[in-house]
Amino acid sequence: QVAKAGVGFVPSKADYQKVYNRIAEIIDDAGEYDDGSYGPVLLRLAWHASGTYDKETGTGGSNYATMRFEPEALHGANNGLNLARGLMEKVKQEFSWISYGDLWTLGGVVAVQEMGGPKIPWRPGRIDGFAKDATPDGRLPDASQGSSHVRNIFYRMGFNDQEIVALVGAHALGRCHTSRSGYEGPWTFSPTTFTNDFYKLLFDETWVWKKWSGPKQLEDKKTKSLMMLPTDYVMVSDKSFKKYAKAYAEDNDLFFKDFSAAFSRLLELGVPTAQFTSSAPWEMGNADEQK
Ligand code: CCH
Repeated sequence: QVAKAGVGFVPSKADYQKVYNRIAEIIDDAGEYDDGSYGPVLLRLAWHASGTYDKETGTGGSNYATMRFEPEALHGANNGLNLARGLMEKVKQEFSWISYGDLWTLGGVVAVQEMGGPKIPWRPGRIDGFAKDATPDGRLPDASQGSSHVRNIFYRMGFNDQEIVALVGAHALGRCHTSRSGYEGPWTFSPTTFTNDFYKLLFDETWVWKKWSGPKQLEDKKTKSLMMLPTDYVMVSDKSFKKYAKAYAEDNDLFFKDFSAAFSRLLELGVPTAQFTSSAPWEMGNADEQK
């Protein structure tokens, strides 16, 4: 730790590792919540904090953590993320020197790595913004739409088809909640383990429209216990997306490599390079490597 008179200290990688370790403890301390882990909802917070980026105007992204402010906090896409922000607030109380943008994106890194996913290169430097920096509603994807909507949203962030397919594979984790999005159920049988099962199941199962009064979603014909959103299904119904989905279904290492690269980049959207306090992203250690 480098002490700077009057400015506090400049945190080192070891300091951020301490924050990482604390988040890992919180993820595990979920009791009966969902599938026993806060990992998926923290990953969703990191993604929604970053996925508002617009490359044309340079606005949005993870820099200012504007989801702290209304109306962005109340955007429909962010339903349920108050829970994740509340968990992160506990960490912020202990490590008050970290910015919210760094904290939330680091939360996404911890979630992926601790649930068995690839290492996600990450570095600090985001600063806290103000309510005036909040993004307009409609920048995050709408699950009821088709491939052109998905492309419009992710192209706006600067991603290509391959990166889109890699990123959506995060739906191996977690579940939909009727109380949050209207949709219901998990995508895979192991929603707290990061795998390429999202793609495997898309190809291996027969997907039929669920008969219910809720929003249009698919269910697997065999067990009726898994779900796919309309936007998930375009990963196999759209020719260009399907090519990548097939490759990830067949090669878990390729998925891990491509997810890591795309997600690491997603977490840096909207952050001016000069703001980063490290010239290259770091690989943070997993919690059990620290013991
Ligand atoms: Fe997602 N996601 N997501 N998603 N998402 C939902 C839940 C999670 C879309 C819609 C939804 C990504 C891309 C998309 C996670 C990570 C990522 C839900 C249910 C909807 C709806 C929310 C609820 O009810 O709780 C759409 C549409 C797209 C793209 O078109 C990307 C990219 C990522 C991360 C890299 C995770 C994790 C969850 C589970 C959250 C939980 O609480 O279990």
